[in-house]
Amino acid sequence: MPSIPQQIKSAIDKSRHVLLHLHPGPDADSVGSVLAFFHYLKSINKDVTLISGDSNLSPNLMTLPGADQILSKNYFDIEVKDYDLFIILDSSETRQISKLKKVVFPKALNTIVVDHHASNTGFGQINLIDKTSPATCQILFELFTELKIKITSEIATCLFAGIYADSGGFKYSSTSSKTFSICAKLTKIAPNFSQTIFNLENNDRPERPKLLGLHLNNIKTYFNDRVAISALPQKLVYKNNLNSDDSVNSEIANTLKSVVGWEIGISMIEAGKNKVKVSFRTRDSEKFDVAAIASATGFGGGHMAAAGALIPQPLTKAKRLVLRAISRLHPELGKA
Ligand SMILES: [Mn+2]
Repeated sequence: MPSIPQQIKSAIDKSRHVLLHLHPGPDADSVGSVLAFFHYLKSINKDVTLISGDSNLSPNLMTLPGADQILSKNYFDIEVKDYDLFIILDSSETRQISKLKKVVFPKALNTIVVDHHASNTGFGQINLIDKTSPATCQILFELFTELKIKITSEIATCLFAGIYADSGGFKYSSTSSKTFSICAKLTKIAPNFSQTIFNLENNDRPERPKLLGLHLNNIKTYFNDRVAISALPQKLVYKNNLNSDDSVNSEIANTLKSVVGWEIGISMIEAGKNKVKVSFRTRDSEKFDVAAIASATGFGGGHMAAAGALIPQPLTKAKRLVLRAISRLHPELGKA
């Protein structure tokens, strides 16, 4: 049996029409890994289509090289049967391809999954999954290196952006010396990394600080001040002419967990009727695995220290569901 990288190589060699997608609410690891693959496939003259998936791209991610080639289409807008290979990156399940309807692959479609999410069960025909990796982009660097694929400066910029962002700027515990040595190589190929970081972090619209402000004004604590939650009802968001923003949700959850004693930080926003987006962070993922909490709600998952959920309920019910999930998994915290 050839190694997984070799299986990936021969699946690509055999393919004629390749499909790539971004996961819903794409982040720099989704866009970076997909664009890195896109650049490689173009360099070997593959016919490749890159769709944006369910969501629009935020302006900061539009700064990555090749982002202008992303088609604004979701999985159900295209004729999937026109493709013979689907390379699925940074997506732990088919719901990360689209949440609009159930994703079913045509029989003739070959699938390759490359991912680092703990909840990924390997739903592709070929699966390259490393749950210890801080980013899909880091796995791609190792894959490309093993396959002797030339890492151009465009590819290096995309991979660096994904690793930087998904490791929380090298802060999360999944960051290793290997991460730094890979980034040392990437920044040698694409030395303009500080501009890449600046572009990722400084492309906000005024709505972002306004939404952050609303969140910060709506913090409540539970379980004897050990869990902090900011929950924004749709009415309040609309009244201020704002919209939900996934990156704001993550930032708020991170800010909440930065407070000593607030072991779990949760940010919730009612993004529509029966649609609550939730972001979970913890100071101590050994004690509080937030991926387990997110998945105990029945509507989420992620990493031990950073997870998310999309709960199809009104805000008050969704909040109760989250509190109950915490109670059930952490009876030591006492009453909410
Ligand atoms: Mn990722």
